[in-house]
Amino acid sequence: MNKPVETQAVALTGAEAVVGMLRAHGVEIVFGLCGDTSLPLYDAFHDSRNIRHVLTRDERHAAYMADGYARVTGRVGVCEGPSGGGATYILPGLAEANESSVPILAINTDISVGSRNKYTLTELDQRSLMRPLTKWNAVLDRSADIPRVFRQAFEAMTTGRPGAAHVALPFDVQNGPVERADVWADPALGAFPSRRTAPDPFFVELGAKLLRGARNPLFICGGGVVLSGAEQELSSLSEKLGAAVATSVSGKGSIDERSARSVGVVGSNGGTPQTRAAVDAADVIVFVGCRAGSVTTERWRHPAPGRAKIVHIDVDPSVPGRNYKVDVPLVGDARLCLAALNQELEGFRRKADLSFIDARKREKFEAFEALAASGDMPIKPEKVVFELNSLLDRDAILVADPGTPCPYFSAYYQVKGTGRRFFSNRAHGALGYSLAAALGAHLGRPAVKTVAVMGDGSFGMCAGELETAVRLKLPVTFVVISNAVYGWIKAGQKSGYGSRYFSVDFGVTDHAKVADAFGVRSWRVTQPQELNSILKKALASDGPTLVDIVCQPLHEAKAPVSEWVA
Ligand SMILES: Cc1ncc(C[n+]2csc(CCOP(=O)(O)OP(=O)(O)O)c2C)c(N)n1
Repeated sequence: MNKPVETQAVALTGAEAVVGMLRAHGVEIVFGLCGDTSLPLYDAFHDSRNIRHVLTRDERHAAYMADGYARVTGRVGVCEGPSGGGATYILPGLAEANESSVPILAINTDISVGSRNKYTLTELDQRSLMRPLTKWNAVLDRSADIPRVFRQAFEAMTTGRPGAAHVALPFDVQNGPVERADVWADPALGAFPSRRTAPDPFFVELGAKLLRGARNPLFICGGGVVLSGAEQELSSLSEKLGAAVATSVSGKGSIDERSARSVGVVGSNGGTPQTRAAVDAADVIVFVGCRAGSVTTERWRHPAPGRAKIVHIDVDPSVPGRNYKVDVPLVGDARLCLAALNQELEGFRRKADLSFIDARKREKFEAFEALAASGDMPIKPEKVVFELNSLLDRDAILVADPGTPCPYFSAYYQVKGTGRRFFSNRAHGALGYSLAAALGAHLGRPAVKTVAVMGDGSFGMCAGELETAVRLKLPVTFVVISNAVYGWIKAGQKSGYGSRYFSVDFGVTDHAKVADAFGVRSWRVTQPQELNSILKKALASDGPTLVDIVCQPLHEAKAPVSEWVA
């Protein structure tokens, strides 16, 4: 194996320069997994006193941890892995973060530049692999380029629409010299949004005019509100307008969901007939940091095209007008756009009539609470949501996987306060995200309780990281909705294909026993009356815990689940 070149006193090795550039951008933690091509980088990490390295059990989860960390801290999450399989395994996490507008940086080390095109073990075209899935990517060819490439990566990730970046770092590039003086950065680029852009005043005026004349305006907020820290401006504006505020799944945290103005989640993964009614009743809809994609709009049917006037606020100029004919496009940072509207509407006040919203919310929660109170076995998912709603304090973070967790928790778990307290991987919805994302979130915000809720399909895709949780003694609670089926898909076969069930059932696993073997304190719950006390014990523990709950599968559940299946 190549040895590092002798470097002069003024120079760093490339690997040292990489660590220096991460530090210069304020990076404090890196998630990843070692490999042959990463040896110089690991040697540099060894000497770095300021960066904590979290060893993970596969690269996909390293990326999910970086993603969870970034979502709750507002800082760039960093993950790393080796060449070949390390790159292909890190890719799913990068793709999710990028599409969810979460800035994570992935570094894959690589074979030496001098070994290219020789059938070298693990050789892979990382540039082409990562290009369509990241906002920005580069393959380094020269050590001297390291500082510039890292500055560009951080700038790309945290300006405009935030996104993921990838850097391929060849073995010999890690060993070559870099001038110490070249290792500098603007530390502001380590957090997002780092450089806010303001909207065109012409459209601000137009938007304000439209909103002044609205009878029943409604906000539909996506993840952009929390990403931009625009909650306070949203609250002021919605109050002025007497407008209700709905969110997408990613928009949870835009408004305190206990507020009278909060509608809850709309769309086909957590929306209910009652939240849909609120959308249908609006005459002006303001999308904020929301792409108006298939899920939030129930395949562009709610709002129905042409039925309401549309104001669309987004930092990405390609978003307004993509799916709906927009009356007022406001391109810019969500906080600045809302602040500009607030200023333009200074002194304006419409008395809110929230009686319709209030009645729909009552209907929705009465139906939910009746199901949650049921003593039936297997346990109804509503009961799991109900118990966590009452047991978790307002600062807790809850991460939900697809399957049962995302729609049920989106619909009925109430975020108390604003900011990132609930999230799910809504871009690609890959199973097995929540466990690792929750570990990253905990490391980003260690003072609060973090809970991951997953189906057993998800558990099968992430169980290896239980070892990481145990090794690091992370007091995260994992909740498994256990039903021995890919339930969401089986529900789709029921509602759309005449119950012609095919290849969706799998065997029963005792997930508590599996977790126990990793050293996680765990419980299996079959009796509804035991659920509260066991969850309480699990949440209070100072180490990792898992509660495996034998639950009713989705295809046996009552409405509104059938509403959620496309
Ligand atoms: C990686 C991946 N493969 C396939 C899917 C498609 N999919 C969506 S939901 C679902 C079933 C989820 O099953 P489980 O985790 O057991 O939760 P349940 O629906 O039973 O509550 C599947 C297979 C996916 N989302 N991600």
